[in-house]
Amino acid sequence: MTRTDTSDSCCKAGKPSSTNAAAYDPVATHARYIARSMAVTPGGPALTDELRAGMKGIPGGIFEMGARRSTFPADLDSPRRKVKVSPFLMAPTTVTNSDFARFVEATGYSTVAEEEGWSYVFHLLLGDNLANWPESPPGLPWWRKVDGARWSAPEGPGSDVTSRPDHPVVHVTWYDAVAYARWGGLRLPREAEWEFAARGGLKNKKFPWGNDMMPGGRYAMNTFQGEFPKVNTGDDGWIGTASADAFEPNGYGLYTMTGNVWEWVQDFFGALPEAGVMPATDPVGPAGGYARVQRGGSYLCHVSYCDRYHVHSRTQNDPDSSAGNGGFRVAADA
Ligand SMILES: [Cu+2]
Repeated sequence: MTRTDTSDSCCKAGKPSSTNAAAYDPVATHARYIARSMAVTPGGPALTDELRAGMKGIPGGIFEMGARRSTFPADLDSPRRKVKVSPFLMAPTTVTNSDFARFVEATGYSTVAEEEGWSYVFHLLLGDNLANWPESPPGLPWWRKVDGARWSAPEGPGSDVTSRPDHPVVHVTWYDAVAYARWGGLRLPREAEWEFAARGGLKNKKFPWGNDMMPGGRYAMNTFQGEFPKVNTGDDGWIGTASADAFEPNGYGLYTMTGNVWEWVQDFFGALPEAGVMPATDPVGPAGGYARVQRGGSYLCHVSYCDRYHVHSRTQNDPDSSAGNGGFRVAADA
């Protein structure tokens, strides 16, 4: 079984490395958690209609997927290749804390982090409690394993989300994202759809708005400013998560496609769709695997360490992993 290697990796934390890796059984883990996702009762047609009405129509088309050149060859994100995507619907923002609260209220669903009793929190967000949580995944001392960290208590015991209902829900695994989508009668975006949508109708640009990281000298997304991982100046206005509708939307009306939180997509991690004379149409990713793709980067991305805040950037993570910089958005067929 391929194991996600977090040591060369960026501002995300994978699961097995800090639990008992030898005892970690990905097959049994998958079976257990996907069964919980599928046990969620769909909210019904009225809910689905409501949620679809809030989504943006993304036109289909052919685009060049991937990076011209890889910063991280293990990401398998280059070279670019032509891909065709059919029209679909995409949520303008990531799922927020208030969205997720409604889902939990309706279904009684409890997340993987709640089941397992812990999640990863970035050290600078722990304040005076930092010393209480010394455990980190190997090589990633800025991630702390915090008992009780969960979507409704993002910094662990004593924290809550009452002051940030409009921020992205975090500490959610791929299974939690699938469960939410099932409740809404929606689905996760495919990776190709996600990138097509992130580009906002622009051709071969690095960001959802163009090629300048700071257009007109202004911050356009929530990433890390300062000296990673020790000093976060918050110059872009945010230290942790930002509101899900912070900054300007892209050409398709979508907010924070880069920065803020990593977004789970449906696909297994693997090679990008094959390049060919005829572009791949609506590719669905590898037929099998374990790790799932995350897109968009997060509030912890910094050029000194992890510049995965581009529209072409990708990473992989264990589907049962959660952290304070991981969220998702939903999509649907047109
Ligand atoms: Cu990053």
